[in-house]
Amino acid sequence: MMARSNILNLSEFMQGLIKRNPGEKEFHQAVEEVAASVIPFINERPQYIENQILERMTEPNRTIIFRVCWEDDRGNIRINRGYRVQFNNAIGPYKGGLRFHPSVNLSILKFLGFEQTFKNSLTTLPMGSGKGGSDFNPKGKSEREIMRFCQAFMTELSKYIGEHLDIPAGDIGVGVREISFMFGQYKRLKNEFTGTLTGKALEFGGSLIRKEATGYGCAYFTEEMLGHQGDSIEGKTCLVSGSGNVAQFTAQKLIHLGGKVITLSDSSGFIHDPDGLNNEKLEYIIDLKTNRRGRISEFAEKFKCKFYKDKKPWSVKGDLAFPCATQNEIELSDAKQLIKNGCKALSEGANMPTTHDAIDALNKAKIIFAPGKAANAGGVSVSGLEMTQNSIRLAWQREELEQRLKNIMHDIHQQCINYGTEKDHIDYVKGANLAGFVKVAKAMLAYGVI
Ligand code: NDP
Ligand code: 2IT
Repeated sequence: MMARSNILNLSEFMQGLIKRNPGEKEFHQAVEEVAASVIPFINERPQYIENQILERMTEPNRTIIFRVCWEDDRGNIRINRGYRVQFNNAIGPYKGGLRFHPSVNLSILKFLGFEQTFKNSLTTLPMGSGKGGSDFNPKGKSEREIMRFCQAFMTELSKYIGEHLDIPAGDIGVGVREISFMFGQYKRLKNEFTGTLTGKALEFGGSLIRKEATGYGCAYFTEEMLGHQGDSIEGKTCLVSGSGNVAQFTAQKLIHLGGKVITLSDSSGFIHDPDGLNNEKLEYIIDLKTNRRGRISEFAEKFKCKFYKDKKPWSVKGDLAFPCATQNEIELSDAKQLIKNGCKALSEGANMPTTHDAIDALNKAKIIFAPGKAANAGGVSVSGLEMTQNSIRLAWQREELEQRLKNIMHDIHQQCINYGTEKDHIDYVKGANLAGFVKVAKAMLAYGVI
């Protein structure tokens, strides 16, 4: 006989989760959003309740925390904390990025790993979920310091990952430079050449379009949502936050699709360029942030536009909003500004950039809202395609990869429609959560009690 067969209640479920994971507020936030969609669904499908699928899905399979010791340029010994949260491998090996940022802690990595479960399920590719990183701050470090840190980090991480086990990639503070240092160290330690990291440089197994994929995917997803309503990005004014990998290529594709991108930001403030970015300005940003690691205010000086110190771009009037920096960067007050200014849609390039109360306000105002697990899934999708290319020892052409990325974003949109169609609108949060959930849940049910 089954040990349990009753109805789940959201607030009781959350009380239990909070008790088991005290103080992890970002993790609580990410779980609550999913549980609010999933609980009404599984209450009508007893096999999920009896088998405690949601309880199992909210407990990582394995969490690894380790010391990272390295030497700075002056010979001082430095100590950071490294993590890998291997969240769920029901539908494929653990897969997800590494974040290097001083704010990194277990709560943030658990929220990211948890969301990755649903995102990776939506991609249609066979990938489980994971996330990792360190509280290491790359800002102001020399190339050699970055290299020594990455090597020390990988020396420990290498014991827990592998091409069939866990395949990390980049996230905040981890781009092709860091992936290269880590891949070099992994290859040296393991004495093998396998595609155990994605986001590699093209010369050693990287994929075309990977660097562009998250941003391009986010723009494609937005085009799908607007297209579903008979509208498009063409002629729309776009607010983008961040100026790193995701922001850069979201902006680039929005411009290709006829949008006018008038803002970008970093952790020191935002720039407002009413004329809109063009290719020349974007090249400058990519060089500034990726190669020279400068501040966004330098853009304002160079192109004579306004820089707003310590402010976010959400008070500027625009049709479409693309938060592409970090979690909780759109709070209720920001959402109210967007609503007041006639914003039509918001698409999350970042992971969980919008708070719950802000999402509620946007929904009430009938603003189309695309959650990150759908809108930013293009990055991990092309990571999945990089894994495929590494396995078959081939490199596909740009056109083929771009078409596959487009198809995947279209499929994700279709899954959101299948599970999120309401009387008078599409609930993309519900659609993404349920579609992502069902595939993983079915696999977990099939395995029995594991
Ligand atoms: P990058 O490190 O390339 O860029 C991050 C950008 O966000 C920078 O402009 C940075 O400013 C800003 N930022 C970071 N932290 C903060 C903060 N606490 N407050 C204000 N601004 C901040 O990272 P990515 O572009 O790769 O990642 C951006 C977001 O997209 C993250 O949420 C990430 O999880 C998500 N994402 C990334 C994917 C990828 O493939 N890279 C895939 C899917 C989602 P500054 O330069 O001042 O630090
Ligand atoms: O949040 C994400 O999806 C990423 N940072 C990309 C993960 C990956 O494995 O490419």
